[in-house]
Amino acid sequence: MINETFVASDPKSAYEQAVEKYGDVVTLVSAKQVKYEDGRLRCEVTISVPKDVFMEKSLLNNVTVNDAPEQSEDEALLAELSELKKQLYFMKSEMLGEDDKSIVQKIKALFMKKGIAQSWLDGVFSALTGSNILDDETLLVSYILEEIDESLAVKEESLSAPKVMMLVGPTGVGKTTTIAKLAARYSYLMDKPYKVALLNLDSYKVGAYEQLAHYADIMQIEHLTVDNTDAFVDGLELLSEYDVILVDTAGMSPYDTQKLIKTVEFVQTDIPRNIEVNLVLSATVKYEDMDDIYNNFSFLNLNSVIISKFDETKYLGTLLNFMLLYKIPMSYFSIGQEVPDDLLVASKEYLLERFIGDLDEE
Ligand SMILES: Nc1nc2c(ncn2[C@@H]2O[C@H](COP(=O)(O)OP(=O)(O)OP(=O)(O)O)[C@@H](O)[C@H]2O)c(=O)[nH]1
Ligand SMILES: [Mg+2]
Repeated sequence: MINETFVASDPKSAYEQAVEKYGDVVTLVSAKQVKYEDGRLRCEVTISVPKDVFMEKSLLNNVTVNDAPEQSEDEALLAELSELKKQLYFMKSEMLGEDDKSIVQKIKALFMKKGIAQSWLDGVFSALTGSNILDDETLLVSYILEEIDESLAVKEESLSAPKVMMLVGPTGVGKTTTIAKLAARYSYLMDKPYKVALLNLDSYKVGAYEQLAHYADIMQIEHLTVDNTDAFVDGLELLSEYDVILVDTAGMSPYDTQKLIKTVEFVQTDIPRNIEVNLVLSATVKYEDMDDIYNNFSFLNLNSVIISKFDETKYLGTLLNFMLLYKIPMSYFSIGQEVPDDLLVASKEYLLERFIGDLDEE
């Protein structure tokens, strides 16, 4: 095996560079944050690849081959037209009279104030160039809400095959509480009872084991705690008869590369079952933190987002923006502290109703 180090501003981008170059055969060796001479922090991810793959790719990279498929004339024309359409839209909004301009500007400002990114709104508005929807405030708001609805994705609840569900996310967002709610839901509250076990990987937080064991004891559910990948494999083997294994992880700041890498090792473990990774994200997430949370946690190949603490805010625009920009499907909503009651299967309607309630207050 040959080791190679890739550098980027976050571990995910560095790892992706490696996968782009060598494909899925790369194995993660280490990742660390390093302060460079220009004072900026960068992430160095070292991977290893089989020697033959390394030789093949490195040799290929030294020969400049232009194998990018040529754009057909039609595609080039379409791209040019779409660019012109965009420019026309921006020229039109510059040239509009105050009255016309006010509808477009007002509605755009309203959605931006509620947390929706200008880039996303610009895309929606440019598709409306020349349409009379732009002249009617109510129509325009409905159109944007419909676009939001269409852009959101929901992951259907599916327990037809045995699975391992791992919950990851920033510190204190509600991972352990949500695991307890899911455990109760799957083992007692659905049409059919499923065999559920809990597995704790949090060896950092004092009392993490006790917190999970407390819920497991009340529900009389099997639970284990492990702190390395070998024990993880053994634990999963031991629990192979269970329908759902819920895996709790340590809360991580998106900048805690070491914990993140340790979790990646668990996710990449070679086991017979698929590991579904679910990011738990608080509805109170700050706009400034969103990019970092996505860039770092998506390194774990996220299957869905579980949104927690819905009850703690009525401003859902920032969260909605996160879902629109990153397009990860939502699976569950946690709407309070009560186990097991405060858990809902994710629905676009619930999220949009709450968002519209906030818009109506303007
Ligand atoms: N209001 C509200 N509180 C919640 C919700 N979910 C969890 N909490 C509370 O948030 C606090 C932290 O919950 P935990 O489940 O321990 O969070 P965690 O993500 O496991 O925390 P770490 O393991 O320390 O990263 C607890 O007081 C929970 O009762 C929710 O949906 N709404
Ligand atoms: Mg926890």
